[in-house]
Amino acid sequence: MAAEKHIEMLLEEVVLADPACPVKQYNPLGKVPVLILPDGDSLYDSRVIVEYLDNRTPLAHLIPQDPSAKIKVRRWESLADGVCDAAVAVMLEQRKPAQAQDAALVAKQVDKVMCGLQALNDDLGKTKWCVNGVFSLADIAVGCMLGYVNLRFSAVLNLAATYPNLERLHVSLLKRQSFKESIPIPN
Ligand SMILES: N[C@@H](CCC(=O)N[C@@H](CS)C(=O)NCC(=O)O)C(=O)O
Repeated sequence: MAAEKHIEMLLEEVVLADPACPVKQYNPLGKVPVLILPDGDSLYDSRVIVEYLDNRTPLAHLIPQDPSAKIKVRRWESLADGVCDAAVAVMLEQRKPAQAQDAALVAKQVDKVMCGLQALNDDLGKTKWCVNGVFSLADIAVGCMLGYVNLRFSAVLNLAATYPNLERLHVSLLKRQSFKESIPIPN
């Protein structure tokens, strides 16, 4: 959102597991993302941050001003974020030693990822952008989710073959400078 709106900010990478990680000073929940404002105050989570950024500049809103379009966009965002949350849960569980992993929890979260991807793929259909034919936060949210799912699960999930509409959207998004600059890097 910041790159699309040409808002400059410093990206500080953190290791949440590090006891010296500064995130908790800014978000009592200890979660990223957190946006630290010039006056030292902070904003979280991503849904609040994107709304703040979108209102920083009056033109080219990526969250529509029209209430009905806005609700549609935010619904797409909710589903994309929900898929991300489930994918993160799978990744965290799979990083535990094999004997400590909960197979039922993994299966439940994988189901959420698959059902979410299928619904997004079906809702997108053949259209270029998610809502009303106009690029918006909905496309950004879906694109960020696809980047994360690709990063973590490309070995087991062939997104292009299974969700062709989402793949087409992802290819379009990756042509944008904002996405080129923020491709997630494995750690
Ligand atoms: N819905 C939140 C998700 C935030 C979230 O769950 N962040 C994860 C990383 S993807 C996190 O910081 N987890 C650390 C924890 O839960 O302690 C958002 O969009 O900001």
